[in-house]
Amino acid sequence: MDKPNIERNMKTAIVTGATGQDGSYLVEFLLEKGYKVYGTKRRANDLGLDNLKNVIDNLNLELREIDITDPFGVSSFIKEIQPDEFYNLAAQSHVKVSFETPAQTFSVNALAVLNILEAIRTQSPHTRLYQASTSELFGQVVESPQRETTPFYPRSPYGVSKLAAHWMVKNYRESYGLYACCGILFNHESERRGENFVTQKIAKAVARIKAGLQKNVELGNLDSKRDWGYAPEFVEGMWMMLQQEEPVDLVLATGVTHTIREFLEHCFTYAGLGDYRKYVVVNPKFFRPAEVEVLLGDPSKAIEVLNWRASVDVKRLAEKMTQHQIDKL
Ligand code: NAP
Ligand code: G4F
Repeated sequence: MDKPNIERNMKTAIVTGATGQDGSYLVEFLLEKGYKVYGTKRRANDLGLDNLKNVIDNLNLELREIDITDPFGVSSFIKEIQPDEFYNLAAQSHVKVSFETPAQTFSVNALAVLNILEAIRTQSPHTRLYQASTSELFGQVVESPQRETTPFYPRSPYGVSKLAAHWMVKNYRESYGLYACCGILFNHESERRGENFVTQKIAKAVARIKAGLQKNVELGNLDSKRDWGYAPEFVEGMWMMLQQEEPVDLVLATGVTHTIREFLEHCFTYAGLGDYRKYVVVNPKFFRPAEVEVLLGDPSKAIEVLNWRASVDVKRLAEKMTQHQIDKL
């Protein structure tokens, strides 16, 4: 089938969740590489396009309204575009919210992935698929650090839904020979992180406290540990995963883990506010019915296969995010 309206030597990619943190960085990355990019968004009113403001007028970017839970929309989109690459980043991505909306979470994070796989299998089998898996698959970790061979033990409807999608991708790869793979990504943050995730919530609160706009910040569990990296580096790893000879599932992580307390310390110190404990109120409302206490990834295989590695450490990350929030005010 002819490719629609584009130079024949131009690679094409679909990015679902293009308005989100990772989607927006990936769209920018692919445009810079010379791709024609089709990004999906959900809302006809064009609210929430902030993350795409650098590239919104780029002629090689086309935004389409697609809800990935709609199998007809997904299938005809894939049939029409016949993309070289498909990055499925759309998700209900908040772990705590998944306890409150388990069915919707499962529908977007698991069933929709089945729609995408079926559409690729039947309409565009040459398309290479990247699926956004997550370190939340490891949940209640059974070994540390966690690597590709570590058994999974998800601890939330989010984790379970992502595990279903992970296995479905593996099954379609093995059954139908699709080039489909999963990046098991540990937490990655940035200036574009949603404001209800702990790092951005802290960075924003620090900026507001410094400006005298609020007195404290309410948080949940301060003792859990996360392996936090910088999102723009992780989207490059996604792209690399689709450029290999064979599809392979890989862990992307920094290999270092820190508590929420340490992240607080870096942000409050950077803003010159001193001891974070003067400003933090623990509110059980932010606790989860089941917590993932510690995540620590082993990126050795990604280093070996892709020559990919994370370079931004947690202190630098905290400083970048805090400075961004200060500038925004
Ligand atoms: P994010 O900022 O929350 O972005 C999610 C995107 O998905 C948004 O653009 C959202 O659109 C879209 N979306 C949600 N439901 C949809 C639906 N039914 N149909 C179409 N689009 C829908 O997430 P992120 O941090 O960029 O993460 C990207 C992916 O990686 C997600 O799958 C996440 O689960 C996974 N992941 C993230 C991390 C991390 O640390 N960031 C780690 C591991 C895995 P709206 O704006 O319309 O809601
Ligand atoms: O920032 P968080 O909400 O991220 P979480 O749960 O680790 O999930 C993120 O990373 C996953 C990869 O491991 C992704 F798959 C997922 O899509 C998402 O991007 O919470 C981090 C930690 C948790 O232990 C939480 O209990 O921070 C703790 N926390 C403490 N107070 C809080 C708060 N989390 C949030 N969101 N809000 C709080 O007030």
